[in-house]
Parts: sequence; structure tokens; C-alpha cells
Amino acid sequence: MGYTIAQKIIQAHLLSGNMAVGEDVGLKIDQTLTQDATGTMAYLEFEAMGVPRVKTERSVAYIDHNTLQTGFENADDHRFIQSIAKKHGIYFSRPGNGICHQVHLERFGIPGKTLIGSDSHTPTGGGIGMLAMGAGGLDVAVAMGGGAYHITMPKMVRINLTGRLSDWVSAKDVILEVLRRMTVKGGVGKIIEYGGEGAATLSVPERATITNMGAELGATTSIFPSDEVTKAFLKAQCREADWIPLQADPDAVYDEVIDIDLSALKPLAACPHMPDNVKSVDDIGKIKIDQVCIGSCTNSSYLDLMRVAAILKDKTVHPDVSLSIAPGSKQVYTMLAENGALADLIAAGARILESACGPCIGMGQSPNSGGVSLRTFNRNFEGRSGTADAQVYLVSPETAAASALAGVFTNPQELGSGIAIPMPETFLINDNMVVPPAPVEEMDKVEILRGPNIKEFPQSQPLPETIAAKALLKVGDNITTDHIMPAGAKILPYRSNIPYLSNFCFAVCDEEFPARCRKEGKGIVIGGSNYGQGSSREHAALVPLYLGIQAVIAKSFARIHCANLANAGILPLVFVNEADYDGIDQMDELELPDIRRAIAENGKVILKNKTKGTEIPLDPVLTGRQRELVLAGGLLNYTREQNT
Ligand code: MIC
Ligand code: SF4
Repeated sequence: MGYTIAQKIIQAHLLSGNMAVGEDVGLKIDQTLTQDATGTMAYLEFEAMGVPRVKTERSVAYIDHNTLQTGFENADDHRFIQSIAKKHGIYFSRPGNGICHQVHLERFGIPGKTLIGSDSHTPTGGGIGMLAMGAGGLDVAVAMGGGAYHITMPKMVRINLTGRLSDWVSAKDVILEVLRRMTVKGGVGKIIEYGGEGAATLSVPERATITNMGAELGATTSIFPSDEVTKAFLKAQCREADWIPLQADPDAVYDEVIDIDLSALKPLAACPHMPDNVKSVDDIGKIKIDQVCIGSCTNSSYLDLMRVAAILKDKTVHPDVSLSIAPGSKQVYTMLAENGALADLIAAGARILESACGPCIGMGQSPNSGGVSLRTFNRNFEGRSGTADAQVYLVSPETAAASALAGVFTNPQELGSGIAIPMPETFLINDNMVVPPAPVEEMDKVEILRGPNIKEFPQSQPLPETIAAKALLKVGDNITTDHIMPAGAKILPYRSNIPYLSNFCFAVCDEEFPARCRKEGKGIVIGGSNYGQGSSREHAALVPLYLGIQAVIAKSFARIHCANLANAGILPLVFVNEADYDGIDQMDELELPDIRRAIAENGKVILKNKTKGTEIPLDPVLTGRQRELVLAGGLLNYTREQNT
């Protein structure tokens, strides 16, 4: 039996387990990336592990999220990351060099290699044929130290692309179509592989747009083959030597096959407030818009912005629309500046931002009250933009630009004949904003620069014999990590200050939650299905840990968050019968008797609802290894135990 692309890479990196679906597999990790919002914590964890120098082939620390410096906090954290990177063998991508995923694709990604990143959109690297996965900061720290990264062996899904995209229809519309069909939980436990004659018509940045938003499907990762298109891209980045061919075997077996005819697609949009709430731009109609934001790791490549510039050239943005544009990398920015496209964007009235995540994570450009905002980003969760009642739609750069001119939602196909922007034969290469680490013989001399914003991270305790606590919060389906631990310009600077962050935990759902936790001292959270979807931020586990949460009981979990809970020593449990969710109310007195033994012996877990006098069967969502680390009180304790 032949292998899929992902199975080939997994096979070549297998350190433990076997490739049967549902088995725990430990993978050797070739490359890691961090960004600043998760990186400060990841490097504190790396330090706690006591490994002098990273053991990966390439580790890169990017600064791209916390770039709005309204106080000392972000600047201090940047200096901390820069110094720690220098000391421990990590390349440092300075603020201004661009968004981690875009820069990594351009300058570091290598087909056939494994990459984990402390950011959920790390699968962007699948566009270049890497097995690239989002992970919690602690998992990235372990991988930097040479440890395996563990995943549950996923099912394989093949998306067969036929035909070719019509004028004004773009890669964003492809992934929106996949989201429409599969939903935000349709990818959980799966790797999505793209192939077919249609795949060959897509450039690497277009492929990367598609694999990037595979995160919104909940997929473990998404991947394209490494073919002649990949080779041409690497050649244009002066990295042809990094290319290897990589295809699925013709007799590879997939658990699911989906066919998409690219030529049949139309411009689409994800409507408020979920990336899978997809409608055609025509069906949405000509509603009035207030803001357009172009950029993010999904759609800020050279090709994307050249198309936008061509649409805006010699025109003026509608007077009622604020248009902002953030190029994805210094490479893209410089090329636009040199060929005059930047001048076209400025002349049309675009507000040009620095090359960073910016509005995507609420770092500025929050829309007006109730404002309708069209964004080329990947997430439109409620409140994420920084304006609680904003209506955020996710669209392609073409739809965004056409709408910015018209002032209403506009199908770019109305603009007439299409524009053909060729892929450059050579990109502009200048890595002067990537600082290499100190040579081994000088690393001891590097001083770590720690600002006052860095506070201790919470210590977890070994799993107790019995958990007895109240259901301090009950929430519904599709709760995102943006609900659990909101981001945005006001809170993000405190990512290395868990006590301060804890004041905002679940603020979107229930502002009283932190106070309730403090009063009770311990608690359990009850969730619906796909609990913890979205980002990789381990703060969505560390902050509840700090507030005394000992277990989360849900209908189902998103992959990265579930792993982060176990890493933090919080017990993730699912209902054996989903209907039992209805049998628990907020503030019910709950008990998990003899839980330590049940987890250690892989036995039955019974929840006693003492308020209702009922018993509810639960299943822990833990692999054999995760059982051990939850018993130990989290991955850090477990790693320390293993090393002593
Ligand atoms: C996001 O897009 O939500 C983020 C901000 O990039 C997060 C990481 C974080 O919260 O720092 C992610 O996607 O993992
Ligand atoms: Fe940055 Fe947005 Fe991409 Fe997250 S999704 S890495 S915030 S650009």
C-alpha cells in the first residue's frame, strides 16, 4: 500500500508509535518557529528545561504580533526574546521583518521537513510541502530541546482540485469553499492533502493561503505536493537547493476524498462570526461597509498585494471606507516600494501599516461601533477585532479591494476582465533583519534582558486523588481560545504576566468568571463541542490553571487546546453521552472521585453531580503519554521527572 504525502514525512520522522489512525506518534522536529505573543512564555519554559542550545536544524523567533508599543511591556519582551535567541542558537526575525508564516515560507521552509510553531497558522508551511503544525509554546520548547512532538495519528483527507480558477476568484475562495463544506470542526483529527491537476495551477503563496486556513477547519495540518511550482518558488527565493520532489503514491489510501472544481468557484465570504459561515458575495448583496483591512498571514503575499494595487491604481477609496494594508513581509513591502505599487496604494488612499499581524489580532484598526469590516484574514470570531459589536467578514484581497472602492460589498467580477500578475522570477533577497545566534563559544557571554513585565508562570500540581469542585462556568459549542483568553492591543502586552491576564479570562462570555474562581479557589469548566478552537495560545490553559480550574468537561475538544490543557496539568474529559451536557448547570457541585487511580489505570471515569444526585460517565481525552504527564501535573513537571 502506498503512502500519502503526510504519511511519507511522518514515516521519515517517526520516533515512537506506529502510523495507525488514533495512535500516539512521536515525531522528530526539524524546525521550530515562535512569535512574540506566545514566544515569551515558550522561551521561559525552554529556560526552565535547562537545555543550553537548541537541537533543531533551524529555530526562528519572530516578532510580529505585539508590535504596538504603547508602554514598555512589548519592547521589553522583544529584547528578552532577542537575547534568549542569541544565547540559545535561535535566529531572530526583528520587528518589521514581517509575519512569521509569510517570512518562514519565503526564507526558511523546506519541503519534506517537519515544523512546529507556537502559532496555530504554522500549517502555512504546508504550501511548500512541509509537515507544519501549530502547537503550544511548551511543546515547541520541548522540540527545541530535541524532544519529540506528539500527535494522535490523523486520518487522511484528499482534496482533489480540478480545473483552474476564473478571473477574480482566488485561493481564499478555495479555502472558504472547503470551510463551507467541512465546517470549523470538520478537520479535527485529520490531515488535509491537496492534489490533482488543479493544484498544479496554484502558486506557492496561493497554496499557502489554503493551508493557512486549514487551521480554521481544526485540521492537524494541510499540505500540498512539492512539485515544479514549488521548485520555481524556491529558485525565485534563491533556495533551489532546498527543493525535493514530494508526491503522494498513486495507490495511497485516503479516509475521505473531496472534489473541488476550481473553475466552478465564485467569490465567497465568511459572514460574522465564524469562518465557516460562508456565503457567495452575490448572495450577501450590496451591503454598506465601513472598513477594509488587507494583510495577515493568510493574504499578504507579493501576488495578493500586486493584485490589490492593480485594482486600486488611479482610483480613490470610497469616502466612507477606511482601508488599511499591511504587507506580509519586508520582502513584499520592499518589492512593492521598488516597482511603484506602493505608490499606487498610497495614492488611492490606503492607510499603510507596518509588516505585522496588526488588525488581525486587534493590534489597532478596531472598527467603529457596529461597523462592517471586510478583512482578508482568517478569523472573524466575535470581539476579536477589538470592537464587540463589529460585523467582520472574511474575503479575498480582490473582493476587499473592489469593495473598498465601491463602499459596498462588491463581487470583483464586476470589474471586468481579470488581471494577470506574473510570479517574479527572482524575489528581492535581503535577510538583514534576521539576526543569527551567537557562536557556541560566545553563548555564555550573552546576558538575558528581562523586563519587569515578566512574571512567574503558574505551577501545576500532580493530579489529586479526588477532584471536588463546582462547575464555575458552563458555555456552548465552538468556544474559541479568543473567548477563553482574549487578545487585542490592551491585553496582549501581558502575555508574560499570567496574574494580570487572569482578570480577562472568559470576559467575552462572563465578566464575573475570574472573581468567581478567586472566591471558590478551584473549579471545573463545562463546554460544548469543539471547545478551544482557534489559536495555539497556551495562555488559554495557563490562565484557567492559575484561576484554579482542575478539569474541563466538554462534548469535544479542538486539538491544540486539548494538548495545552494536558500540558498544563488540567484534565480534559468528554461526555460519553453528549446529552449529559444538559444534566449539569453552572454552580452545580461536582466530584470526580478516585480520579488519580482512574487515570493511572485507564479505568472508567464517573462524575458525580452532587447537586442533582446523578452520575455521568466521562472519557479522558488523553494518550498514554498524556495520562502520565497529567498525573505528574503537566509537561514541565513530567519532563523534569524524566530528566532526574
Ligand atoms: C491568532 O491568530 O489567534 C494568533 C494570535 O496568532 C494565535 C497565537 C496567539 O494567541 O498568540 C494563534 O493563531 O495561535
Ligand atoms: Fe498573526 Fe493573524 Fe496570522 Fe495570527 S492569524 S499569526 S494574528 S496574522
